[in-house]
Amino acid sequence: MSNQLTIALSKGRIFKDTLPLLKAAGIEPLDDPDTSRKLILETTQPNVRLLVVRTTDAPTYVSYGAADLGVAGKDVLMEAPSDNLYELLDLQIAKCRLMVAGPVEERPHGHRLKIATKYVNSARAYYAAQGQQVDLIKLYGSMELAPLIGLADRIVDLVDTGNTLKANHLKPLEHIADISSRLIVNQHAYKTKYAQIQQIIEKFNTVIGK
Ligand code: PRT
Ligand code: MG
Repeated sequence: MSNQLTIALSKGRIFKDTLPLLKAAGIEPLDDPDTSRKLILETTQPNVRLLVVRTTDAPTYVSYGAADLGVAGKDVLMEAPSDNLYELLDLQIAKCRLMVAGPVEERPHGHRLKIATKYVNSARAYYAAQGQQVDLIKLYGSMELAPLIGLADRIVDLVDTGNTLKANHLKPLEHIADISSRLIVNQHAYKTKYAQIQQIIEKFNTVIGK
């Protein structure tokens, strides 16, 4: 069916924050991804379905055209730019900041700073722009642990309330970027399903930032 529309998004905060936007566009999932194990969710619009994907995979589905639309954090889009997609809209949801953080009491270090992060590309670009040589250590989660245990001097991570840093005796040091989630679209789908997608954008716009 040519008017079939597939939207990729991750469960958790992105799903939760995208629901009101979808609702404004008349799209409501028939299952709750937190309780259902389904990875393809049918919606109140028979021609619209949702794919439940890992946060970092949403751009991949859209890039390859397996999904027409997707929702992805700017952190994800910055870290691994994908081909064949446009960033259509800042949805102003799942907001946070990408920051450098370190121990509340900074220890002296006689070496190049060691930075633990999941965001190695963004961190590399940031420190290069500062003209600062650092050693980057790639981690896949629980970055806050690295400085506590002496694996790294600092971390580059997302900060929202700052509670996670505080709980681990860390403090924010430098602001790298403001982060929010974006509506992304496959470039080919944007041409072939332009009117349908434009209509959704208009509906999203009526609730964005409210
Ligand atoms: O958790 P999971 O491994 O399933 O995947 P994920 O962490 O990638 O997904 P999810 O749902 O946690 O995050 C999806 C997107 O939400 C991210 O890509 C960001 O764009 C956005 N977002 C907004 C956040 C946060 N705020 C956030 N606070 N993503 C993660 N965090 C984490 C942060 O990494 C840190 O561990 O929350 C902790 C800090 O929160 P505070 O409030 O204690 O400062
Ligand atoms: Mg998480």
